[in-house]
Amino acid sequence: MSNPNHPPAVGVLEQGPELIFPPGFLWGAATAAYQIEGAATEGGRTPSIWDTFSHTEGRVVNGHTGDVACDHYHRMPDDVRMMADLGLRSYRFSVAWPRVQPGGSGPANTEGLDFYRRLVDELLNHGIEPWLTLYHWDLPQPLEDAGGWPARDTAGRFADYAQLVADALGDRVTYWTTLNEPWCSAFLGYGSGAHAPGRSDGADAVRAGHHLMLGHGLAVQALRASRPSAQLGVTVNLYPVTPASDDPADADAARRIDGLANRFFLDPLLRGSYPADLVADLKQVTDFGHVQDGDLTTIATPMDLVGINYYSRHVVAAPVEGAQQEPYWRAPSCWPGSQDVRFVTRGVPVTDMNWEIDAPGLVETLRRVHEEYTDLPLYVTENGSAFVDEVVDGKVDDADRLAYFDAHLRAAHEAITAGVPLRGYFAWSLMDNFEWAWGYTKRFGMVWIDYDTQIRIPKSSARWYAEVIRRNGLAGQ
Ligand code: IFM
Repeated sequence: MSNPNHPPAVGVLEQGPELIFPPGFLWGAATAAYQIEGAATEGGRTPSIWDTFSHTEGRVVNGHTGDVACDHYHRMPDDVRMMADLGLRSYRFSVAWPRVQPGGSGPANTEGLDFYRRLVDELLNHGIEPWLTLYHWDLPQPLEDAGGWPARDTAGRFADYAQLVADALGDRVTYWTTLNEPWCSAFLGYGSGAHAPGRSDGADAVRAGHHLMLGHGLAVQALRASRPSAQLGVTVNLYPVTPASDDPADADAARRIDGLANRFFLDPLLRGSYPADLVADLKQVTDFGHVQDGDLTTIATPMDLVGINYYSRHVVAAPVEGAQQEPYWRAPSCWPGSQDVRFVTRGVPVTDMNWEIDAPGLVETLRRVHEEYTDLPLYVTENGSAFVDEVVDGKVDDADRLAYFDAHLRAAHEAITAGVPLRGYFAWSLMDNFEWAWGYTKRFGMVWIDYDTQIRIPKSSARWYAEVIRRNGLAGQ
């Protein structure tokens, strides 16, 4: 049943035994530069914070690095052919900042840009729409040495880099997202230190989040000025946050985590302000003195779309009395000011990341963004799961990953039926890859990578997804 207040924005859905998506729905898969490219020192590329971090003992499981990864840099044409075989309509990739602008300032590196020109041309030749992400976490190391994202100047450097990429690729790329998951860059990178650059200071994390968004706004302005017809947006990772019980203290814990995980980004980007309750929650962490006049207007520069990455739900409970660390806002945490909130597991099925599988949470998330924040077209720019896979007789039967995709696509369809202008879906990930602090120990791919031989094996989920794309929908249940 469609909601009369929110009629479907993208054509009428065909009801019946099959779940058919609207015409033109953009079916894709996503990756990111550092996770797949390898060739870390080739073609003029210089280190990013992830090179430094992964080469620092104890930061990444088993000491894994992205030095070789999936060797996509050398195998790109074959990888694009594989995408075409799978029938992908779009491919979301990221540009490695230190490959195209070594050191993060100064002139472009032609050799680096040429790699992405060739990639985009291969995609277009195969009828695959390129979807370019400018920043998927690989800050050039010299910019970190100069202060990183907590430093305001990094936002300006990011806009310069955006301009440089627009000059090189703007004639052939329509879809652009500035940042991928700024929450991770800010709060895992500068709060808990679980991600590069591995710093742990709540105030720095908050400043980083602000400057990432400022960089986004400046980049959108630069891109818009030079490529008026481009479709511009940002990708945020969102979670429904549910209190563990009816206790008002748990509801307050949920409000706090929702503030940091979701509203910290959605409100400035789509409303041009920080939520008052979040500012109050953070008052012992920061006075928001880093926010200058005009910043919030820049951050809220109009966009054409919003990308949403969805994986799971947070279920939270109030801190246990007396367990607080002092001074609590300084302790390493990705939840500054709220790090004593407890994250509760409910015993429901989880993925290999220990993330609860919660497809209804995708409907909730999409509806929330549409109903509370914006009429802009939405895209699921990432959704997927890690499971332990096995090659048997040259095949990988990843039934659990396939079931995860199936459930979440049904949820996506339900959201569209409820009136959400969802225009596309990108599976995470095209292939197994470097899963950040987990190295190669977690596999999210629809395509198996043998890291010794670099042989690629499309898993059952890839074959299934190809069929979903071919029929533009799912078989009825
Ligand atoms: O692998 C990451 C990706 O880089 C960003 N979003 C979440 C994925 C799974 O953790």
